[in-house]
Amino acid sequence: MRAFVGLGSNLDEPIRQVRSALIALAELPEGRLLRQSRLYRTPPLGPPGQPEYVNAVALLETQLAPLELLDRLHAIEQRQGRIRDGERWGPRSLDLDLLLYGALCLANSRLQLPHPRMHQRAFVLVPLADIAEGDLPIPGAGRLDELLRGCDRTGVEALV
Ligand code: ROI
Repeated sequence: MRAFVGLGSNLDEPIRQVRSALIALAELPEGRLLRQSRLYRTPPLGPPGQPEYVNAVALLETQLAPLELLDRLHAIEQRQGRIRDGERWGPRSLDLDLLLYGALCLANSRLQLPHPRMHQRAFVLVPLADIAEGDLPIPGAGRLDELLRGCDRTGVEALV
C-alpha cells in the first residue's frame, strides 16, 4: 500500500527534526520510503505567537496496516522528544500525520482517513504536490491540483 505522511515541526531545531524523521520513516519495517518532498517554511496555523513551522510530506510503500503505521509514527514522535501536553494546536517538536493510505476512507476513535483537514492546508498540499500527480484524488475532498488552487499558500516557502 502507498501511504502519504505529513511531517511538521516548530520546536527544537525544526529542520533537524524533519530530516531525522525522514530517516526514521525510511527505516520502518515492512516497507520503504519512495519519495520525499522539499522542506518548506510555513506560517503557523493555530494559536498566534508560535514559531514558524518546517513541513514536508513523504510517500511510503508499506505492508503495515493503518493503525500499525500510526503506532510507528507516534513512536518516532516520542523518540524525537514530542511531549503531548494536551494543548491542541500548540507548538511541537515533531508531528507525523498519516494523510492518505491508498484510497482508504476510515473513521474511528484513533484515526481518520483521509486526514480530515489536509485538503484545506497549504502546509500539506504544497509539499504533497512535490511528490504526487496533480490528479491525485483526496477521497471526499477533490483532486490535489484543484485543492491547491483553492488554498492560501501565503508564506509557504521551499527551503533550498
Ligand atoms: N501550522 C503549520 N504551518 N504547520 C503544521 O505542521 C502545523 N501543525 C499543526 C497546527 C498547530 C494546526 N499548525 C500547523 O498541528
